[in-house]
Amino acid sequence: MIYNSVVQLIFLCKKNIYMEVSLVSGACGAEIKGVDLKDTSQSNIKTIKNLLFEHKVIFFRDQNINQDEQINLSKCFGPLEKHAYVKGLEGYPEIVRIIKEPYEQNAWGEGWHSDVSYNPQPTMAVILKSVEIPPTGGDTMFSNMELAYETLDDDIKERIIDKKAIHDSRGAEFFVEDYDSMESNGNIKVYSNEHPIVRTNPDSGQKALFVNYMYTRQIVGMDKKESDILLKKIYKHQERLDLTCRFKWTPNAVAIWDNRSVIHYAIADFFPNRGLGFKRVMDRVAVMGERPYQ
Ligand SMILES: O=C(O)CCC(=O)C(=O)O
Ligand SMILES: [Fe+2]
Repeated sequence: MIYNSVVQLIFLCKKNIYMEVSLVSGACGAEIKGVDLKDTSQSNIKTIKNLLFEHKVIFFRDQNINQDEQINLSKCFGPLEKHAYVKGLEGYPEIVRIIKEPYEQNAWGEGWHSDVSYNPQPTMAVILKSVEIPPTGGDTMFSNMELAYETLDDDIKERIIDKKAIHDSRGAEFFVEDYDSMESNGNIKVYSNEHPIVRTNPDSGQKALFVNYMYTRQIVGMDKKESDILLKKIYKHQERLDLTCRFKWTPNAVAIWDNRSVIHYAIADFFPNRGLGFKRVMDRVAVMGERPYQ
């Protein structure tokens, strides 16, 4: 789609209302107005999915959805996942509550990653809702991995064509220990799976670079040293600022990202007299994905 402007007004004829789509950056992300996330009618879900697959990550503000409504919305994308290591909410095992207490300085999800890429079928999409947010700090960044593949040097492209990488969860089982108010589900099993470095996103039809700094360990069939050097170059490319967008949360905002085509980063800029001293709480639901293929 060609944009004459960064804001589009789209007429939703069935509803007789306008939807507003504002691009968050030139690389990915769109903020949507005029769409109610409580509405899980076929036509509304189709609109949301089309927006997601086009923009890779979409944002909505002032969505006062409760936990049942967040679950209902998420189920429209596919079967839900229970997190490998984090205990879900009482009565809502599929909702992980991400909590940073006022005195804590870490952000769960700090560092570029694709969620649970160590699973055989990594997450397809995440529906993340803000519950309580600091007045400043704690934004989330996304980087478009379809663009990252497109803009990758030809010689690197050649070296990774048909190659797989090992993704491993070691360490992730203890991430929750850094957060006083988050609880482990008791699982400490380590997961390790190989996935193609370049995968096809079946919904966008595009190829996406599918390795990430947090969970990818080594390129299969490549000497460890050579693999480390190549992966380092790829990670540097993935972090290019012109591939990214950044979202500043407000309470009751919802982000939906296509975890196959973006990596993301929760920024822990909670410094004294700024974000530190405030609590940050997010409710997160993940949708199971397919086995990645080339
Ligand atoms: O809290 C955030 O901004 C994102 C955390 C994260 O990495 C996730 O929900 O998968
Ligand atoms: Fe994440």
